[in-house]
Amino acid sequence: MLSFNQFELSSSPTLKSVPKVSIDAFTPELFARHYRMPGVPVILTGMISPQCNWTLEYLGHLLGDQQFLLRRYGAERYQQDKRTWTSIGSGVPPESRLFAEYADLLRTRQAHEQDIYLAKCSIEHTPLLKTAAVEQITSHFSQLGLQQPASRLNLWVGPGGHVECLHYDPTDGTLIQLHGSKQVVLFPPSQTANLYPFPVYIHLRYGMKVRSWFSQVYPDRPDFQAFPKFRQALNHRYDLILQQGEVLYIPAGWWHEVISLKDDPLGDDMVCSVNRFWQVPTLRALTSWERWRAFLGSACAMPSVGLSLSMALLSRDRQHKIKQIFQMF
Ligand SMILES: O=C(O)CCC(=O)C(=O)O
Repeated sequence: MLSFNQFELSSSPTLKSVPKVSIDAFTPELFARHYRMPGVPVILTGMISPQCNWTLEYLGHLLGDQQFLLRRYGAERYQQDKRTWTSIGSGVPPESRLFAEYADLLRTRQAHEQDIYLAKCSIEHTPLLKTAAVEQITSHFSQLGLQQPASRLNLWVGPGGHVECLHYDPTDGTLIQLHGSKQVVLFPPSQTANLYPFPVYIHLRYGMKVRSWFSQVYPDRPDFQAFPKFRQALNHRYDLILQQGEVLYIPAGWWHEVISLKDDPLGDDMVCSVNRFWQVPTLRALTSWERWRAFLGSACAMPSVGLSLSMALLSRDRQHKIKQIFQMF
């Protein structure tokens, strides 16, 4: 896991920043014209009141006896050459735990040592759905004209220092910061070739366990010998810190690496966000090469996914196995 101090700003010749705009400035038309139609990232402020702070204690109180799927990345993962990985992102085998058990792993710092992440779990059937934060977010999404979700609201809870590796999504996304802060590194879709994505045909071998929308490069310690074109991508790198209460709009195809920042020693050193994916406006959807290559990759994964599903259907704990397969999407 990286700490914020290890982040070498000097590696980037020109630092670009993402604008920060108050939600009060927006009508659906303005958000569409400046950000949604052209696909431009923006940090939105004022969407959640400062009282909404999803601490570990608060989450434990509301979610304690509910089951979640955790990803155990392991301490060594980010020391390895990504080209040797056999699982990535949602492709990491999930472990089912009560939230109360995960909270203990965070308190005892085992979650930090083993890099255990509660990632992309729907909050649909949890009391979080009825909280003031979610009410405020939902009403502000309407104010932005975001009306066609491509996912439910997902919870992300993890230890300070955790890194979600450089990747893009085929849908637009909104990342809502509810406790602690995250450092986000962004590259525009124009840089795809310079970021060395895993090839589309990797799915023929690994199904959805390794994904063609992940980069093989570590942006903060790149191997220029293996990935020489990454130097060009550095001219297009954006850096930002997403603070508690802020929302980052990430258009489809924009590459992002997300680093949970460590807390001061008196804090709970836990970082929590919620995200939601959105349908992409038609013209941008049709003209996005990144979306087409992600669909092609998913199509290549189908034989392997079909085989895993058949094996799951034949196994004794078929319900659990099938749930695990669908969790990968
Ligand atoms: O917050 C994270 O760790 C990753 C979030 C992410 O990749 C997203 O919102 O698209």
